[in-house]
Amino acid sequence: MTISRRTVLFGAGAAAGTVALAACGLLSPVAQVTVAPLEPNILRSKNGKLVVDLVAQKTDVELAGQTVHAKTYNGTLPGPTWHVQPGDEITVNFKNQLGETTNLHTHGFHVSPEGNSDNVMLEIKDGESFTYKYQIAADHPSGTFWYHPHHHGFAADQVFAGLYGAIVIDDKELIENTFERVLVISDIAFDNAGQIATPDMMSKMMGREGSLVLVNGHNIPTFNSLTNGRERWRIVNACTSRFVNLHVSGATLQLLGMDSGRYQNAKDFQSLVLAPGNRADIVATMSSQEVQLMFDSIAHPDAMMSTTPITNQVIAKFTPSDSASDAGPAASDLAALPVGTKPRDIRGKAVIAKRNFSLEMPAMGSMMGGMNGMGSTNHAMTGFTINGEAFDMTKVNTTVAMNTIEEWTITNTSNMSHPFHLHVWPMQLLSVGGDAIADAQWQDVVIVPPLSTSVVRIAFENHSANAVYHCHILDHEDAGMMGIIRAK
Ligand SMILES: [Cu+2]
Repeated sequence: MTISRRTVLFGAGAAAGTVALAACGLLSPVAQVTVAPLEPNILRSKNGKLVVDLVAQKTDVELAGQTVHAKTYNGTLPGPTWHVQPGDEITVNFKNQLGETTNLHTHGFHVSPEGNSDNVMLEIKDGESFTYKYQIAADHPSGTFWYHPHHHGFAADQVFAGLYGAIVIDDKELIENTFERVLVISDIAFDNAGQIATPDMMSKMMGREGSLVLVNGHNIPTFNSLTNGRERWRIVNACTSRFVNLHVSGATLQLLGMDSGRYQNAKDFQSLVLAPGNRADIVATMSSQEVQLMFDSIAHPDAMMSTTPITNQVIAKFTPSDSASDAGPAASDLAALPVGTKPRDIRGKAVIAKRNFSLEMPAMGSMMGGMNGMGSTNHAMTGFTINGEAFDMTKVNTTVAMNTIEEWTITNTSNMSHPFHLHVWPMQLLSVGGDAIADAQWQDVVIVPPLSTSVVRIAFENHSANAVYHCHILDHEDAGMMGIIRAK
């Protein structure tokens, strides 16, 4: 059985709280400031259906002791976690109260990208409501997914301001644990007045990174955990542009899979790089010590800016508890991690087409030369393209045949990494940055290192429709590093 100690250990104090600003007499009316729960609220499907009432809104949230004028789903950052089963239908009654146009993307879902499903071409104007419906197939991969805005030109601004939330599709097999939690990593920056930082030209070029790195909307949250327990961590990198190299002290880690791709056997690991958009499905075997989750930054090798590398920055802590009333099973008492289903492997299959995709951005040097006097966010960036074409929502860039397998070689001509994301159809990794992948690995965000290539195979199945592929540094996507694919 799966043992959840949530109600015993974690029931108290987990609800979202609303704190009135100190009644100093100066604030009228009293402003409401939202404090996120340590674990995002979970909305669970029942009898094959989940109905989510989701409001995108401006919200004052408390972050690192300061009131910040953020944007949230349902008043918290992150928004609620949707928890569903394969075969479920999700209905989202979406309301836009942001004061600007937005929309909704379910990242990693293998569902229709058209109509009122995962359609990123939709524009939900301020004040409008829209009903999204997602039919999760019975054989849909289990795993951790997430939702966020995908309105071209505004995705980076809106995600950076706080619009994201996790989605869990439950496993078919049982993985015993003492506690399962979602850990949404995001970054944000704001000024002394609590206004979200406006990126300068260089930040947009490189992809903006917030100085404050949050876990579940908290600055270095402390979670209660069970001494020597075994926790299931579903980690989402919801940062707009930041790559994180994650590692821990005080626990040992095993990787069940990345994105929606599950491995047959859990892999021991010490550290793991998550690009923006990536998820990691992790088993953490705790100890009797405090466990610290840390990250190192991934250096931008362009060397035009001297950014200080970040190492061993703690972003969350887990305090062991073993008092009598909390006594529970140690990891050693739980069943061994199961051997999963052998992942599909299409490396031996016939390939109908081989394609090349070239990710291009302006050289830093030329940008620096043209940047004098450009401090504002309002200058459109040009030169962010795929195969020389900037995103045009009226143009299909790539047409593929349904029920075929293709091999894509994605080349990065620039001096910084780009995380390549394809909607709807997961990608099997053949090589990343020239390094061959030994076993069958499936991801929906693949890192293409600087001046290098990554090679993937894709089976175009089930959804004959238009979708997009793009760089998941959202500033790059907004600047045009995105294309439309038609599967027919
Ligand atoms: Cu990019």
